[in-house]
Amino acid sequence: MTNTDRRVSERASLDKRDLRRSFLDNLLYVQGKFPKLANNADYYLALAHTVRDRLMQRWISTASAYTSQASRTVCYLSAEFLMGPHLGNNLINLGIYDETAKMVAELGLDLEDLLYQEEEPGLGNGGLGRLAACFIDSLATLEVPALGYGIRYEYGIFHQTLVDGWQAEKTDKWLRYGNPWEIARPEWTVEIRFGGHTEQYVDEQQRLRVRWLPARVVLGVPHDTPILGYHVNTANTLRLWKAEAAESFDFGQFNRGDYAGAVTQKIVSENLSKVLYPNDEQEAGKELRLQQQYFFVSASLQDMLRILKIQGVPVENFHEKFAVQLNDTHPAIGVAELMRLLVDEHLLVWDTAWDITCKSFGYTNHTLMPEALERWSLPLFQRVLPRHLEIIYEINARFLDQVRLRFFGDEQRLARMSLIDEHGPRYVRMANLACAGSHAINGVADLHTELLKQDVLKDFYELWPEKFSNKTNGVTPRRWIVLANPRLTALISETLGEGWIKDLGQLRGLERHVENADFRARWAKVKRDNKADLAAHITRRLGISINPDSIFDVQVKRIHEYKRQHLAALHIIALYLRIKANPNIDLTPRTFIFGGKAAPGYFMAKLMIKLITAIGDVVNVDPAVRDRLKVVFMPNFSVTNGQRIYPAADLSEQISTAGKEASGTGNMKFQMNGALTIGTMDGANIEIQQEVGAENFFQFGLSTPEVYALGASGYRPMEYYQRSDALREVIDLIASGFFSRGDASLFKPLVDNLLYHDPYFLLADFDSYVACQDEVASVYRDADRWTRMAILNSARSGKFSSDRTILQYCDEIWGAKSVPIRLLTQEDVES
Ligand code: RUG
Repeated sequence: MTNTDRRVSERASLDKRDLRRSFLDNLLYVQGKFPKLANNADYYLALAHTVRDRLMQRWISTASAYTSQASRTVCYLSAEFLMGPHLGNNLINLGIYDETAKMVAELGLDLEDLLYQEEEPGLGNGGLGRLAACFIDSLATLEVPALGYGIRYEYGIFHQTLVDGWQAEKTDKWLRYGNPWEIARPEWTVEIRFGGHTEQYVDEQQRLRVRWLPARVVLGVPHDTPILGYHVNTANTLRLWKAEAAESFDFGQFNRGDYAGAVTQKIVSENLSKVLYPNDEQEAGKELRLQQQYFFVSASLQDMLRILKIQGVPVENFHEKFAVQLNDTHPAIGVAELMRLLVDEHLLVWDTAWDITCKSFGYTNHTLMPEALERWSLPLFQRVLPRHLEIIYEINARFLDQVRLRFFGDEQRLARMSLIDEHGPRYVRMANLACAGSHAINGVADLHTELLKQDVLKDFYELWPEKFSNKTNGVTPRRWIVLANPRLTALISETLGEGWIKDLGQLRGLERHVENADFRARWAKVKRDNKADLAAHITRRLGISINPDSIFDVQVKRIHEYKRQHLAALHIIALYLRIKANPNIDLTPRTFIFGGKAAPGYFMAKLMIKLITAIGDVVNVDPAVRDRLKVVFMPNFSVTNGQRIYPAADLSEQISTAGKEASGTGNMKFQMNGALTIGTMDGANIEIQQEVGAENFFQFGLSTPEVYALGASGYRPMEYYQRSDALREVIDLIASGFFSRGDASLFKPLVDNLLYHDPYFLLADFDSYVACQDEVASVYRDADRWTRMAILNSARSGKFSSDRTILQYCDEIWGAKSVPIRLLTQEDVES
């Protein structure tokens, strides 16, 4: 036990004694209820406050140490933080989960029921936002000073329900019952300006300067959530900005009788933090999105300058104090905003300001999909951020001079690298701005980074190869194993001790136990019990009975054509046709579990959901199938649902078209929990395969170079359809209206798209996928072999801890170090 661990465990045992007292006090004094009247929601809130109280000492101690030591601080700017519920995670990180479960049980309550009461803060779309949450956990666990900066959306990602098999969206009112985890800090409110125009003036030193006269001002009010590391005293801060009107009420308008107009400004201002944008949406109507981005980025940079001032650090040293990471291009406007703050408000000369800016920012790219690379039309940009457009023009002029010197006469390259896209109404290219203004640029898996260098950011790579590096994603084992999978946690800890929770590489120690039949049996039982739990949950929720001994074949992630949930659907139909052709066929029973949201405006993705549910409607009730196949679409995939699903999966579907998925992180959560992967050579799948060995991974499909070559040679999906009997029968069955009550038109857009375009090469990969799935089914029949492979998958997942990723960012990009925190005593605080 280290000194820190010992301090923490001493503290925890102190905490235990008064846990029950505080819980009951909070029920009384915070919730205003006594046990007879209280319901589970009251008990949840009382428990949340009890736990928050226990975070406070660590939070204050951390803030105090950071203030006095002025250590380098990581500022992670992200439009999304998909945190998941806080209570369970905080109990784990505090080390009081079991005690708390016991304490509430003594009061006749079930901790699981209380945890279930928490409204998950769904402030993210998927992988990108969840990555930010894992990073924040790892930074705290590694005791690195860090602030997460984002938006406190009033409505998070929509709540998905299914109506007649179609996705329906409902507003996510996660704040409806209050949020016990946050503390508003109105004293650190900042002003954010929008619109208007600029003018030049001459300052006292006779220098020409620019002044921005905005059309309106909005307030950004910070709401702070403590982020406790695992078994350490460090509690960092997630600071989310809420938009408020500078004046909530216009008495002028009110007195003139315009009662609605009197509150318009308030409504318009508060809209800024109203709702999270679902990704994969069309460009139109996105002005609010640019405003949101600027809102939180400006607020965050102003906040950093405030901290600098408190610490007495000169503004010229901004980059020494802060490492600011851009999570995708969403916060890239920060480059222009920091320049504005330094040049216009702190009166630094341009070159100094630019040097500080470039040394401060790092940029992480998360996508190769051209449509996801953000750009803003000039008229829109000019309207919202007139001063920033001038600054971007100036950055661009100086940047292009540099490119011209290096690549003399290469006009096409200049046009490609310009921060302004000259096509159509002309656009600001946010990825180019992020690259120009950052000292480090990274992709999120080996393949992704290589493809950035060869393709999407090739010109930037040729100009500044030294700026580029790879940082393969990772996920936090605290949430994704310890919290989500207590059975597996107990087995691993009993076998290896608890060191693996902070040093996931230690899971390699499990390899020594693979040949131990008793260990394998215990491993298999953990999985079987987890599957039984999920099966019971599905039956309760959806009324579908499933066989826990079938293969749990799972694909949970955003619904998108490139992720190819419809390829899995084609496979289900192929199996169904085999049963129909040969009712007594000896088929390994399978339960196909899908989950994921489609962007509300993405028609094809919604049709893919409908196809899956329609297949389920037929297959699940056809007596000929005899329960050998079940198809389940679990509505509203979320962090909470993920925690139930990953531990119960046998097979992890990672079947994107090679070269399309930047990394993936669900693939890692499955692997840690002992699922085997069926996957293409895409994103981090490649590294997973390298770690586990080809013999423990089901690989299929075209490689990225093969996909490129096939595309270039004129891909004709119809030829694959004509060539493969199985494929033809599957497609024909969908086209016939068999899954749509005879309505042949329903899935026609999907079928036609596959037959005549197939931009994601499903038909080219179909035969290989089905053959690989046959291999899966045959290996599964050898239960011992499967368990061996599953253990090896977990044992070799150490690389995919976000702790490893964060250490690499700290060493290679941020120059940040750990700062262990001494807990302040009552006397310290009062002195
Ligand atoms: O699609 C990517 C995933 O491959 C990746 O694992 C994740 C985290 O790096 O980010 C996802 N992503 C990319 N989410 N949004 C974007 C584009 O803005």
